Amino acid sequence: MRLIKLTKVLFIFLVCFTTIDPVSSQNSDKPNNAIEVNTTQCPQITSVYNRISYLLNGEWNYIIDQHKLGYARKVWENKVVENKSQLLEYNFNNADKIQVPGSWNMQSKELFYYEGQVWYQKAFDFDKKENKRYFLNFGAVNYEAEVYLNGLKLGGHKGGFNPFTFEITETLQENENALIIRVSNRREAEQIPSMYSDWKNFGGITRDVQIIEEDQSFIRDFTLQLQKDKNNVINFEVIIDGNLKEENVKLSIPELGISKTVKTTSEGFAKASIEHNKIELWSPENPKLYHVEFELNGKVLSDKIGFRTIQVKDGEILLNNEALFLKGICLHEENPETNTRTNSKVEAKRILNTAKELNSNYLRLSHYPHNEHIVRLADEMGIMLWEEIPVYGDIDFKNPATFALSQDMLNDLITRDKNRASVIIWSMANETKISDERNTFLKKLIDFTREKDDTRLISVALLTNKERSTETVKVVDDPFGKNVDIISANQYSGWYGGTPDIIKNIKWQIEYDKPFVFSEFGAGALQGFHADSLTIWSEEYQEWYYKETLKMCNSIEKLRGISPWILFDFQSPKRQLKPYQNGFNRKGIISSEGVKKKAFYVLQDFYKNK
Ligand code: GCB
Repeated sequence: MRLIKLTKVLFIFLVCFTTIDPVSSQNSDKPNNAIEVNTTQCPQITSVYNRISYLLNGEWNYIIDQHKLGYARKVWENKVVENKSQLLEYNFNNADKIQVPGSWNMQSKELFYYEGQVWYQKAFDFDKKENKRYFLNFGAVNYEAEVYLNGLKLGGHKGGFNPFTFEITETLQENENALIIRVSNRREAEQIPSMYSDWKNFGGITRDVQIIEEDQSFIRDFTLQLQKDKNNVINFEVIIDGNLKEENVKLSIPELGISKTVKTTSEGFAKASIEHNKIELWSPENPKLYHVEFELNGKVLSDKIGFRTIQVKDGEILLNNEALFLKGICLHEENPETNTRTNSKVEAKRILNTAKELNSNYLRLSHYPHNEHIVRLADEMGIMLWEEIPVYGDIDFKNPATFALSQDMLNDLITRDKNRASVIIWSMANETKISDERNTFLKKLIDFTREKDDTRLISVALLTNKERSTETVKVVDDPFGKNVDIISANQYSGWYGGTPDIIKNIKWQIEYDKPFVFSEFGAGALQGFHADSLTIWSEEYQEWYYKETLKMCNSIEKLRGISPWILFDFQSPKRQLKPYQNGFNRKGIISSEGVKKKAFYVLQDFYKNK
């Protein structure tokens, strides 16, 4: 029976998947003796939170595997000792427990700095229904995952911040399923990010794990947004998955009286444009979302979608044809109080409420894709977003596998968030040095992005030109600027060099006639440490730094937005200066205990009057 099932699975796999995934094929530690049912993932299933699904969150078992013995021991077989003289050097049932989602670093002292391999295991029963398809979906695993279900290898995935999915219709059992994942957060030179970053390398299954239940044919993905620069044309695209691919899909937006049926091609794809002259547009002041429904064979997938246009024109950023200033702040995906990765709606709500309290209308979600909860909530609460992938500093720009990985990440991010009105900017990279390889790499990413989504703006956080800049003149002339819609640069005058008194004399020379967004500036301060404004690490120094920098901002003619570094202090193992840093980057305007520093109020005031 088991053999028949397995043969069937192998057959389905061979028929369905012919391409080798560049990501999983990079895995150098492949076991040679596990039976693979699938060496690639399914295409992303979007809107996962609006589908019938079963969370596998909660308590899992885990075994640390620093010496990588899991393969030799075949731990995916999930064996238990059968007689008293049998030696088996693993046992998930007696292993330590860990919460999923969560990062292992914050759940066990011994794992605080751990970078290596850990095996996770979850046993569960499942009420499997007739005639349904089942998909195992991970919101994110940092960094590499290899997934086994009931002794069979489903596949692998690299990249710590993007979702991935496997079909498990055949492999899933009613009773005693054993889901086993090898997770590694080892840093590697060819990965993204590469060896160097200024944040904690949280390892583990950091976002939700769920089993999605679908019909034989189902809507896998859809796009619904205003046509580029048109506020009265809605473009609609839908992709269905399944055997019967020529199907009718009905789109309804009841509040607008829209009901439109399209027929998918034999590839399962359909698109249409709908004109409507009374669409209430989304904006931070009025984050209007419409209830939308997509119906296939009587089954409805629904969502809440906002419509808005975003463009640059004559040096301005225009939202719904009106010029705006991006009153922003950068954010890492770290809970300011528990100091671990955030992954819940509740945490997202608290963070966005804090951003609102700051009077900001915009967040830079740095330096990697954040969880879907915060992006969806930004739609609801009216906060505009910059999203980026972790092409951070000097990565291996020459390596085709690194490029494939970054394109994969971008593809996953755009696929997941393309229907979110709040997302206005896709950014390709942060602080990369000029070289031919970098230029080619990033240009290919931009071309890919424009092809996939021509309705949003593109940027890259650049550096100022050190050779042409002086203490008081900052030159932005990176040749790559010609490829982006918004020129952005990070600059820390008054912190990495100089004191805030130089800032008021700084002039900016930006060699492009495009809107400029000051994507990072900041200074460290230990909350509760008070001194005079000349004493670094004090709240007063940071306060003064903000006052002077914001004055300087007012004199930058092309400035159309700012996102200072950063809303909350965050963990970074390279920041060990005692007694100030203690493992944290202290440039937050709110501490790692959630307490506001003086600079918070300076920025709050600036935004109030902007
Ligand atoms: C930067 C980086 C950011 C760092 C920050 C700092 O330019 O983009 O990731 O954390 O500076 O604090 O030095």
